[in-house]
Amino acid sequence: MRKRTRILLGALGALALLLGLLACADKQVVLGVAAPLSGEQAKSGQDVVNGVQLAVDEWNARGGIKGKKIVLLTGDDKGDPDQALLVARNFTKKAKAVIGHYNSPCTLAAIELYSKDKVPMITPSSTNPDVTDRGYLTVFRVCGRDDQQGRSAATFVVDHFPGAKVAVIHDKSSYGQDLANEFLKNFEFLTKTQSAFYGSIERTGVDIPSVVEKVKESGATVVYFGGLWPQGADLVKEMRQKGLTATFVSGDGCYDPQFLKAAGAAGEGTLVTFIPDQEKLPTAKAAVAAYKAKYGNLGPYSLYAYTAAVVALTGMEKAGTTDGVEVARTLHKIEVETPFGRLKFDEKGDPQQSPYVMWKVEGGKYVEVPMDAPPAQAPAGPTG
Ligand code: ABU
Repeated sequence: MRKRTRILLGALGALALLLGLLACADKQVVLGVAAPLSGEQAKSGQDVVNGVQLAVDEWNARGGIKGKKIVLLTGDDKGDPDQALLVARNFTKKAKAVIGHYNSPCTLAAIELYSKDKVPMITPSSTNPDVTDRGYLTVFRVCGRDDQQGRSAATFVVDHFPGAKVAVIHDKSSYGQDLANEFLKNFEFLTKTQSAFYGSIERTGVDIPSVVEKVKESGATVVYFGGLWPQGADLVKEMRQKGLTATFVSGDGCYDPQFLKAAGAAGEGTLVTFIPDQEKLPTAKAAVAAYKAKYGNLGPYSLYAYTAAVVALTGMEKAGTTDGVEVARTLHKIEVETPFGRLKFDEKGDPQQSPYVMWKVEGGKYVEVPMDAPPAQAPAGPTG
């Protein structure tokens, strides 16, 4: 008799715990944020978490989502697609929407899981076209695409470096390789010429010296790199050490204060595509001030992360539910007020405008290049 009572009490206790958890889950909305929070991209990942946290704090201060508290769940994908899959598996059990991933290879690895489980995923920074070209209803991106920035960079090079011989190098990732290919495709289209060199480097950078040797032999006057800032910095330093004065051009992966620090003097004259100065946007004033007060300087994708969170939360609020399909359908219909202005998604889940301009490293800083003035060549002679 006593044993049966104990079993009954135990079962009642477990039921009470379960009901308590369910009641608690019902009182909160879990938002996932997935980014590299360790390794060489840890700072970029933290910028994203900070931006999302700021948006969540602001929404919670206004009562959350229809009175439910928004709770942030962070996942460190380490910038690695396998790790991104593990994060996604965990998030699909818990989160009502996910902000992330940061890197295109991670986003592309995880996207199917989120989509299958109807969890809206909004990337603040993955620029690979495939992210939205795969046509998943619940997938969105708030930044630009590599076909847009590849085209912008090629147009800029053709306009500002007439007769340039280009070398194209990538880091073998779906981000770097596709971006490099977009640049090359547009360059070849515009000039009806081919690249003087096309090749790749390992993420470890072990083969950078031999690749730079080949680029030098090719006589290239412009080197386009598809990849991230750590390898970009190593590449441009090696170029300058070997006396290669070709102008170094890259994409958003090399728009980062960490690139400036790592490249040092060798980075001078580097050109990178990114968005116009986000801190000057009148629509971004409040978010920029709040971010700076809480976290200090913005990272390149801090404001996009904030924007992605605002998009996800607005979608839930306007849909009147956290059901992923309903939220996604709502986001395809509405315009969202963001620091980048009123954001309307196209049928793929991309913003409707291409945002890219060219930035040049001058005096250790990124300076926006007026599109009507040709930039100077990189300084002659070894600088690194
Ligand atoms: N777009 C910058 C982050 C790199 C990536 O898309 O993989």
